[in-house]
Amino acid sequence: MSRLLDTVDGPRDLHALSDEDLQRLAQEVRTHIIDTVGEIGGHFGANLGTCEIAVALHSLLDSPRDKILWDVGHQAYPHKVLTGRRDTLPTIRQYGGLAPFCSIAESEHDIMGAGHASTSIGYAVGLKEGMRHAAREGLPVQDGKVVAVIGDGAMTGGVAFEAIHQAGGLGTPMVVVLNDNGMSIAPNVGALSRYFNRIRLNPKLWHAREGVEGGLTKLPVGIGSRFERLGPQVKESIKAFWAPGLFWEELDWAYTGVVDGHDVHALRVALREALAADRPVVVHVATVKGKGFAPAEEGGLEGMERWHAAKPKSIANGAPAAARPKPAGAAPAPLQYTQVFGARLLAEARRDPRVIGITAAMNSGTGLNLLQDELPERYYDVGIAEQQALLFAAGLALEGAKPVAAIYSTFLQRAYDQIVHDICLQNLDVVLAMDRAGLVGDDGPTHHGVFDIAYLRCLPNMVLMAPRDEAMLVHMLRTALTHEGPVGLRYPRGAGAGVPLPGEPLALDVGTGEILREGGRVAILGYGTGVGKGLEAADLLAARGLDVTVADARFAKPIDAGLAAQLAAEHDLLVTVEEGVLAGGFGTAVWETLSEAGVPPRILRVGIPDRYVTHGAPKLLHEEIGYTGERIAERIEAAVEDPRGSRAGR
Ligand SMILES: Cc1ncc(C[n+]2csc(CCOP(=O)(O)OP(=O)(O)O)c2C)c(N)n1
Repeated sequence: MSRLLDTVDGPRDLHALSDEDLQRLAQEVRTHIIDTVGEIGGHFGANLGTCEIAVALHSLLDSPRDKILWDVGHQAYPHKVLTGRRDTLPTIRQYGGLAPFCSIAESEHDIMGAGHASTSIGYAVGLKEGMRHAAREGLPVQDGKVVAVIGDGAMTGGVAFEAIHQAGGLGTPMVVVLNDNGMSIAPNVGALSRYFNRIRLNPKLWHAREGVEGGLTKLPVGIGSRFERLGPQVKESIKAFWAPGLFWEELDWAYTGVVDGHDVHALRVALREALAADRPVVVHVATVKGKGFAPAEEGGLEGMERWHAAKPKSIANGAPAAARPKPAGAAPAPLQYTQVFGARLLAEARRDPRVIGITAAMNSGTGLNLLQDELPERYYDVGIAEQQALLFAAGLALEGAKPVAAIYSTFLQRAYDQIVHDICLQNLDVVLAMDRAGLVGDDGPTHHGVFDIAYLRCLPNMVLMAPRDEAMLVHMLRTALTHEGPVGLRYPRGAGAGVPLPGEPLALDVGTGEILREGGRVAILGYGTGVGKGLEAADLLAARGLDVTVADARFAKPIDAGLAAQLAAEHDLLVTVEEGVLAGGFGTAVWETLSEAGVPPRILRVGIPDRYVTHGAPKLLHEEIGYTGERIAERIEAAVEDPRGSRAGR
C-alpha cells in the first residue's frame, strides 16, 4: 500500500483527512522515524510518543498562523516530518543538515528555538498576549491559536510554573498539551511526578472523562475551596471527577484529561474543545515513550531510558541491530570523562561522608547513576530544576556538607543567579561539576558548553579549573573537594586521552599551572582541552623546525600570574588555547593579568569566535572554527613571520 505520508508536504494536507487516515498517518510517521533514526542516530523514544499528538494538532490547526511550540524540541521530529521535512529527516543533527531541535531559522513552522527545557509555556503566553496587544492597538499581526506541548519532565522546571501563574492571572486563551509518559530521560522524579502518576495510572479517571465533549468553557473555577461545603457523597463523586485537575483549576486554568495520546480521535475531540475555549486550558495526555518500538515499550522504565536516544546503526528492520564485533586485537577505548567523574565521585563519597551528589535530571548523562546505585542516600535528582539544584546545594553546604552539583555547562546557565547570589556571595563550599564543557557536537548551539569560563570568571570567590586529561580530572575533583569556597570544574564530552588513572588523587595548589614542554620563541598556554590542541600544534611545528613551549594553566581563576609572566617574558609570542568563547574567556584573563602586571604581551588567543556554532560532528565543528592542532600551528607560523608583531622577531 502506498504511504499517505508521501502525500503530505505540509500541514494543510492533513486538514481533509478522516480520523482513520490520520491514525494511519501517525503510524507511518512513526515507522519513518524508527527507520531513519535507527540508521543515523538521534532522539528517539520521545518522538515515537508524539506521532499522534503532532498529527492531531496539525490536522486541527493552521500552522504557522496557529502556533505550535514544542518544549525542548527533542520530541518534534513528527512535527518536522509533517511540515515539509519528511525527506530531509535523514540529515537531522548532521553537519549542514536539519537542526536537532526546533529552529526558527529552519522553518516557518518552528515558532520558537529550543533545546533547553521548560520554556514553551512562557513563550506561548507572550505570543498570545502579543496577538491580543496587536489587536487592541490595530497593529498588523494575525490572530491565531497558540499551543505549547510540554512533557511531564519539562514541567518540573520552575520557569514553566512562572508561565502558568502568569497565564492563569491574565486568562490568556491558550492550550498546554501535557505530554505525560512518566519519564524524563530517566524516570521522572518528585512530588509533581507522583501527582501526575496518580492521575495517569488511575483507569477510573480515564473512564470518568470519556464522552466529555462539551462544557469545557463552562468549567467552574476555584472548585476546591467549595468542596468542604458539600455533603460527603457528593463531595467524593465530584472529587473523583474534578480532582485530577484541581491543581490547575485552582490556578484558573481549565483541565481536561486523561486523554489517550495514541488515539487520534480522542485527541482531536479533546483538543477541539480546548482550542475553542476562551481561557487557558491544559489537556493532560498519556503517552508511551518509545511507542511502537518493542524494546522501549515493553522494556519498562529501563527500556524507555535506554531508548531516549538511538545510536547510529542501532536499529535494523524495526528491531535492535546486532552489536558489531570489535576487531580482534583492538586496543580498549579510552574511558569517557563522564565515566571517570562518576566513578571518582563515588570513591570520594566513600572517603568523605560529607560529599553529596546532585543532578538535575541527568543521572547517567553526568555519571551520577554510579552514586545512585551504590550510595542512594547520598544522591539527589531534583528534576529539570537547575536553579533548585544549586539552592539545595547551598543549603546543604551551610549545614557542613560538600555538595557536588553535576550539571552540563549549558544547563548551568539557567542557574546563574544562584551561583552569583546564593553560592559565591556566601562563599559556600559547592562544587559545580560541568560536564559537556566545550563544543558538544550534534546537539548543536543550544547545547554547546562554551560560555561557562566567561560567565564564571567574573565572580568573586570562584575557583575555576579544567583538566587536560582524565588523570588530571581525578586530581581536580579531589582539589575541588579539599578547597573551601565555590569551585567550577569543567570537562568535555567524550573520551579522555587514554592515560592511566592515578592510584591516589593529589590536591593541587590552587592557581598553579605547569610547563609540559620547553621550546624557543613561542609559548602555548592551554586550558582544559586547549592543552592537547597546543601539544598537537607543538608537534607539527617541531617537525617544521620551530620548537615551542607548552604549558597547562590548569586554573582559569586564579590565573597562575607568575607562570604567565614567565612565559610572556621568555617568548616572543604567547598563545592561549581554550574551548570556550574568546570574549571574556581564559585568554582574556591571561591578557588582563599580564597587562595589570605591566607586561603587555604579544598574545594570540585561540578559542570560540563571537557567534553561535552550528551542530555536527565535533571534528567538523573544530575544523570550522580553527580549533585544531594544524590550524593553530598555521596561525603561530603566520604570527611569527609577521614583522608587524611588536615583540616578534626582536
Ligand atoms: C534546562 C534543561 N535541562 C536538562 C535538559 C536535558 N533534557 C532533555 S530532554 C529531557 C527530558 C524531558 O522529559 P519530558 O519533558 O518528560 O519529555 P520526554 O522525553 O519524556 O518526552 C532532559 C532532562 C534540557 N534539555 N534542558
